Amino acid sequence: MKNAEKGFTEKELTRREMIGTMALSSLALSALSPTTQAQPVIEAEQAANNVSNGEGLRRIGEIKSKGGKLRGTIRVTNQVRRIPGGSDVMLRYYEGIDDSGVIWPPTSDPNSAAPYLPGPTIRARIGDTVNLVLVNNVDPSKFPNSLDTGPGENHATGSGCDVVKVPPNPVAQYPDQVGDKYPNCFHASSTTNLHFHGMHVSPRGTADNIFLQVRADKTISPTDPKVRRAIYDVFAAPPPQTYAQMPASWKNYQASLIGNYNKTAPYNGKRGLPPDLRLPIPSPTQENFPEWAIGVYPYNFLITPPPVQGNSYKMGQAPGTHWYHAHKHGSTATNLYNGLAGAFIIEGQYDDDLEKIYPDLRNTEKVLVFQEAAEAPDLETTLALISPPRQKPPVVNGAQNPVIDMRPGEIQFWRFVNAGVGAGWGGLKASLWDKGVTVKQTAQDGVQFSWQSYQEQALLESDDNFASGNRVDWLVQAPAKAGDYTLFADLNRTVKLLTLRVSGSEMNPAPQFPTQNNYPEFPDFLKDISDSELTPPGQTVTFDYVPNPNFKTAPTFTIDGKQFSEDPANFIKVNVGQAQEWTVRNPTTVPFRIPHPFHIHVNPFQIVEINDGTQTFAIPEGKREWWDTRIIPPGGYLKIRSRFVDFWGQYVLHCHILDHEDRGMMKVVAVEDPPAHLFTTAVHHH
Ligand SMILES: [Cu+2]
Repeated sequence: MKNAEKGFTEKELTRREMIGTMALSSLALSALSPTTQAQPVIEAEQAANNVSNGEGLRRIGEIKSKGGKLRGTIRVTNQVRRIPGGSDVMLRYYEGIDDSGVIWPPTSDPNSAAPYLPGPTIRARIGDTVNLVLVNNVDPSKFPNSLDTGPGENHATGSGCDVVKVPPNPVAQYPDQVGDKYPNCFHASSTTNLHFHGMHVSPRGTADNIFLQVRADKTISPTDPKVRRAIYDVFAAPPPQTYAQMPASWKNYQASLIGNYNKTAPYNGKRGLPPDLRLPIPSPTQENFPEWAIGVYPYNFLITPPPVQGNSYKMGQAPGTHWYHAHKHGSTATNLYNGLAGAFIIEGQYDDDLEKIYPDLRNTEKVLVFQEAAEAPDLETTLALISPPRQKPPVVNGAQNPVIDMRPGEIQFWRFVNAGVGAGWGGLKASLWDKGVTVKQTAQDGVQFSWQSYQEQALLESDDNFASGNRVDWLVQAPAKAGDYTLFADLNRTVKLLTLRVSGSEMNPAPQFPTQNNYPEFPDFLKDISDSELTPPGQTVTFDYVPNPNFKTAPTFTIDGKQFSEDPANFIKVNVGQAQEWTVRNPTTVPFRIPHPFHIHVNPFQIVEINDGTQTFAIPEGKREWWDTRIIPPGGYLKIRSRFVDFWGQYVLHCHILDHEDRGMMKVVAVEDPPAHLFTTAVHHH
C-alpha cells in the first residue's frame, strides 16, 4: 500500500503552516500535535549520532514456566535510569523475580545510572497455568507531578488530572489550558496493573483485567509471609470466576490494606482521605471483582488450550510472540515511556515445528523489544507528553542500534515486539535492510501464518505492521558475505534499528527456509472465519480526532463521537459465542493524517478488506492474517472479523497511540453470557 500518510515532511509543513496562522500559547499549539510518533521530532543530529558503539544485543532475563506452571513476580519500582543518548531520569521499571531470586534487570555499574530497559521476558507454554504476582513498590513522592491520589482528588484543582503549573502563571498549563477532563486526562501514573496483550483469556478477575487499579505501596514485600500466604492461597485454587470465590486470606488481607490506605494516604498535605474519596472495602460475598487493590495482585489464569474434544473452547491461544504492559487508563503512555513493558512468549507446536527445521532455534532465537523513550524531567510531566520532547531514536533491548552476530548463511528466528508509544516508524520491512539479508515473516501479532500466507509474504513490505502493540516474527538469513548489515527503523533510512554482523565460517550444510512439507502445522481454530459463521449486522466503529472549534485547547480523541466512558449506553455489546464483521473507520485526515492503530483485547481478528483512503483491497480467503492491532489508514477503513468466544465480561478496544488512549480514544466492549450476566451492570469506576 501507498504510504503518503507517513511522509513526515508533509506533516511538518502542515504544522508550520498552522504555527503561522494561529496565535496560540505555545502549550496549546503543541497540544495540537496529533501523535507522539517519533518521526517528526527526531532531529538530524540525533540520527547522525545513532551509530553503533558495537554493543552486542542484550539478552533479556526470562521468567520461565516449569512443569506447567509459570511462577514469578513482576515488581514495579523506581530508580534513576539512563535514557540512551539522553540524560539520567527517575523512571519506574520492572524487576523480574523467579524461584531463584531477582533475575532482571542485571546488576549495573554503581558508578553510573542503570540503563533504560524493558521488563523481563515471560516464557510459558500453551495450557500452562500463569501464577504471576504484580507488586507495586513505586514511591509516588519521586514523581511529584503525578498526583496519584484518586479520582477527583487533586491538590491544585480537584480535577482528578495531573497538574503542570509554571509559576507565576496561576493557570495550570495542564490540564486547564489543554482542556482535558478526568478521566480522559493524564493521571495516576503510579497506579498500575498488567495487560496481557495478545492473550485469549478472561478479561475479568485475576486474568486480563485492565480495569483493575493497583495503588502503590512501597512497604509491601513479596517475601513477607503474610503476603505470600494470601497470594499462594489464590494460586492454590482454580482461577476464580467471582470475587466471592477468592480465598478469605486474600480478602481479609486486602480489606486491611484498603482500610489503612484510607486512613494514611496523603491528601491536602495531611494523612487520610475524606469520606467521598475513600476506596470501598469490598464485601467478601460480592460477585464483581473490586476495582482496587493495594500494592500487590495475584494474576491466576490458564493459557487457553486449543479446542479439542472434552473441552468447551471455541478458540485456543495462538502460540507466539505476545507481551505485557501497564494499562491504567490515564497513565498508559507515561508508563510505556518509563519502559513498563516486556515480552510474553507463549510456546507451542509452532516453535516445536520450527525447531525441527532449525535444531539450534531455541539457542539462537532473539527476543527484540522495541521501545521509545522521551527525554523529560521524569517522563512524567504531562507537559512533556502533550508537547513531545526531543524524542530519541528507538532502542532494542535498551540499546540504540545493537549488534547481532551471525555466521554466513545462518538462519535465526527473531521475535520483534513494538513496546513503543506511537504509530511506529513506517513498518518493519525487509527493504529496510542493507542488501544481502533475506527475511521471511512467519507470524504477525503472535499468530502464525498459514502456509499460504507464508508463501505470499504479503506483509513483508507493509508500512502498517509495526505500530505500538504489533509483533512480527522473522526468519532472518545472514548473507554469505561477511560484514555489517543495517536494519533501519525509518523509511528515510536515517535511523538505525540494529546491525547484523556476519563473520566466521559458512554454515554447512547451508540452512534452508521451510518447505510445504516441514512448515509449522496450522491449528484448525486459526482457519478463516467464514461468511456463514457471522452474526449480522456487526458494528461500525469510528476513531476520530475532533479539533477544538476555537483552537484554544487541544483536540479531543473519540470513538463513535464519545470519549472513553463507563456508561453502559456507550458499550459495544456482543453475545458470547458470536462471530461478527466490523468496519473500523479512521476519518482523521485534517489537519493531519493520523494512522490510529486499532487494538482490541482478548480476541484477535482477521482483516478481510482494507480501504486506504483511495483504493479498496480485498484479502482473499486462505491469506487472511490474524492481528490484534492494526493501523487504520487515514481516510480509510478496515473490515475485520472476530470471534467473541470463550470469555464473557467487559474489556476495551482503543487506539494504540497511547496518549490518544489515555485522553479518551477507548471504548468498552461488553461480551454478555446470557442470561447470567447483564449488560446494565457498570462494574467499574475510574
Ligand atoms: Cu489514535
